[in-house]
Amino acid sequence: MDEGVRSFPTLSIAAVERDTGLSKDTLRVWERRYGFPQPMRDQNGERVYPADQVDRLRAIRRLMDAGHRPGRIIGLGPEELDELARRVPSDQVETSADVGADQAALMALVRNHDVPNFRRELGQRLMRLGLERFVTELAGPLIHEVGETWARGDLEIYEEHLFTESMEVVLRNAISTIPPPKAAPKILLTTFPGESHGMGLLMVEALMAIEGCPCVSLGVQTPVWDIVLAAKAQRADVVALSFSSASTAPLIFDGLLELREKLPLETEVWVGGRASALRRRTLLGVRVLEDLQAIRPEVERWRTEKMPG
Ligand code: B12
Repeated sequence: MDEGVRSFPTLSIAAVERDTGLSKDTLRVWERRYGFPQPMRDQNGERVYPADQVDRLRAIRRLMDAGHRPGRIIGLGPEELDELARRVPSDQVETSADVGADQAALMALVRNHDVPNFRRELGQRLMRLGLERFVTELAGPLIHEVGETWARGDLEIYEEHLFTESMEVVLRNAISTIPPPKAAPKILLTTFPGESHGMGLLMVEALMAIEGCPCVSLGVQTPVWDIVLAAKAQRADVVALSFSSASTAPLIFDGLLELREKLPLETEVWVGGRASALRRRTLLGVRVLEDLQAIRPEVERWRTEKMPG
C-alpha cells in the first residue's frame, strides 16, 4: 500500500464520482492526459484520492459548469482556481451538492414512476450539457447508480425497465439530431448473443456520431455470422462491440475469435465495456478501447492511418 494512504483520509474513485459529478472515465482520462488528479493506490491497487485533490476537482467541476473548458483549467493551482471562481456569477455556480441532489432528484422521479417528468428532466439536462457531456457525465453515472440501487434490492425490476426505456428514448432522439456524418470510418455497432445490455452501445454510438462517423446499429444480440454479413452489406470499416460486466470470458473470446476469422482483415474490430475479461487477454486484430474517452483518439488514429493527407 502507498504509505500516504494510511496517514490521511482519502476517497475511492466511486466516492469522488458521487461527490464531484465527474465520471470515473473522466477522472482516469484526465490523469493520463493532464497528469491531474494524481491518485494514490490502496492495498488492492485501487485509486484513492486525497481530500485536497477532491477539493480542486470540485472547483474545476464548478468552473466547467460555468462554461470553462477542462484543458484550460486543470493545470491551474488552488489560488488561480479560486480567483477564476470569484469571477463566476453566483447563479451560474453548480456545487457538488447540487450535482448529487440533481442525481437524487432524477432517481426520485424513477421511483415515483413519473415517466413524463423524468424524460422532460433528462431532455432539459441534455440541452444544458450538450450530448457529449450528457453521455459521459450524466447518463453513465446515473445508469450505474440505478444498477447499484437495483442490486441492493431498493429498486424493482420494472422500475429499472422504466428508467432504461426512458434513457434509451432520450439518447436515440438525441442521436437522430446529430448533423449528417462527415467522414469514414463507417461503424457497425452491436453486441453478441447473450449480451442484452444495450445502453453502453447507444452511448458509444452517440460519441462516434459526434466525431462525424457514419454509424449503423444492429441493436443487441446479433449472431456472429449476421454481423459478418451486415458488415459486408454496409461496407463497414469498423465493427464495434459492447460487453457489459455480465459478459463472460467464453462469450467474449469464442465470439471474437470467430468474428475475426470471418471478417476481412481490413475491417477493424473495436471492443469496449466493463467486462473485466476484455483486459485479461489480447487478441490479434481486436482493439480494446479503455473507456468512452478512447473513442476520439481511436477515430483520429484510423483517419490518419487509412486516409492520410
Ligand atoms: C439496464 C440493465 C439491464 C437491462 C438491459 C436493458 C438494455 N436495453 O440495455 C436488462 C434488464 C435486460 C438486464 C439484464 C441483466 N442484467 Co443487467 N444491468 C443493467 C444496468 C442497470 C445498466 C447496464 C447498462 O446499460 N450499462 C451500460 C453502460 C452505462 O455501462 P457499461 O456497460 O459499464 O459501459 C460503460 C463503458 O464501459 C462504456 N462502453 C460500453 N461499451 C463500450 C464499447 C466501446 C467500443 C467503448 C469504447 C466503450 C464502451 O460505456 C459505458 C459508459 O461508462 C446494469 C448496472 C450497471 N452498473 O451497469 C446492470 C448489470 C450490468 N446487470 C447485471 C445482471 C446480473 C443482469 C442479468 C444477468 C440479470 C438476470 N438475472 O437476468 C441480466 C443479464 C442479461 C444478459 N445476459 O445480457 C449485473 C452484472 C453483474 C455481473 N458482473 O455479472 C449489473 C452490473 C447489475 C448489478 N449491479 O448487479 N440488465
